[in-house]
Amino acid sequence: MNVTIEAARSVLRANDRGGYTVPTARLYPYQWNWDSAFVAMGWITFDEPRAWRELERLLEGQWDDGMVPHIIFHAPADTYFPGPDVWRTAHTIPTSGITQPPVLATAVRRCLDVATDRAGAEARAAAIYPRLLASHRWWAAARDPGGTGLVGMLHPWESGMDNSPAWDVPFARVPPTPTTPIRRKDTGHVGADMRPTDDFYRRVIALIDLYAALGWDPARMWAQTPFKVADVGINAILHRAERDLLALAGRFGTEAERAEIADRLELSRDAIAGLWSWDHGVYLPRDLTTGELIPVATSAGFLPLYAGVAEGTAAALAQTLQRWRMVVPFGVPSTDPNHAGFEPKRYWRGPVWAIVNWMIAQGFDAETEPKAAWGIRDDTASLIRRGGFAEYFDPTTGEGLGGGSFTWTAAVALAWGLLED
Ligand code: 9WN
Repeated sequence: MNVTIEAARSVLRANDRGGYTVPTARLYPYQWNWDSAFVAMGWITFDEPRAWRELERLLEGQWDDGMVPHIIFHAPADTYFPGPDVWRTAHTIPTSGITQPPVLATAVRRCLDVATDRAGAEARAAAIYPRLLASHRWWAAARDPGGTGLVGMLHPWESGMDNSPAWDVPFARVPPTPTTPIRRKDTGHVGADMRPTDDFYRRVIALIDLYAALGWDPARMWAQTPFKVADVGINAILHRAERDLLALAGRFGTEAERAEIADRLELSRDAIAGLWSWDHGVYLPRDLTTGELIPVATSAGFLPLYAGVAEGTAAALAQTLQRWRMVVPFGVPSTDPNHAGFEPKRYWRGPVWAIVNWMIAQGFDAETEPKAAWGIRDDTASLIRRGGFAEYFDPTTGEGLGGGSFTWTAAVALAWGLLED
């Protein structure tokens, strides 16, 4: 496979649609929220203005209440379902009505830290900062109205780990009775064995229909949804993003804003600690409808490391990783390979994602857990060498799966320094 630095840059250039980068041609023809944050961290390694543009174009879709939607439909495309006609949101640039893991503040901080054009970076980060603050305030107000320190997701697509077996039980409560017809396009681009089932899509669209009928009003959605889960991935990523926002607030914000962010950090640190499970050796999501932890171990369960809140559990997490790696030759599988729901080829039920590996590896301390930190890096590099810049990889064979020439895989490889000339 041609996986040089230049080849990775070519993937980003080929998927550039004018200031925003599609995840891959045809399968995902719009701008996606968390993809763009990782992608900016790739662009910044070789084209700084383009990295800032990626983030600015994403924020063109931000709602007045602060939410950054999960898809921005900058230009029409007929290769994806559900498109803007299904979402029926009122934003001027059409967008979806849900969000995705908030990696954005982390991307802005990183771009600012590594930019060589210091004045340009300062100016662009300063202009973005108030929008990041608005987005984090939206998370707290709309998705944690009770002030518990954990935010809830109202759609499995908000986790970005859409089809995870961890959502099976709560998602089964959504009646699969959409009023909108299901017109899937994804299985025309990649094999149906790698994608979710039709039943999953019926529930996905049923939730969209419900929220559209509620006018996408966050309070009504929170009160009336049948699906409400505190995902450990979103909460860890948000906590990390709050730390990065606090650093940005040190340069661009006020004393009151710094105090506000610090308060949220304190609250969520304790709340995330409550998701730890000694039995599973990872952090678990909490079903907010029942109040119970969901007993399915996934790669998201390692992300409190990346948030910097896993001090007492890092050694146990390293052991869990080792246990999983005894079953599969490539880490980190998205689902515990010992779990009955593990499927090595179906998306988010087993395959490995480079972006998730990057976050987890950053969390393992290279001095105290070198085997874990370096092992994940080595696995990711060898998966990309075998499978190219694939959307995801089979942890049992190393095969590249899903969409090809995939933007965030190439971007992370650049940002992580996995490639050579
Ligand atoms: C729905 C774009 C996105 C990623 C998600 C991934 C997949 C979309 C889909 O593709 O989701 O948002 O249609 O399957 O699960 O993490 O952001 O790459």
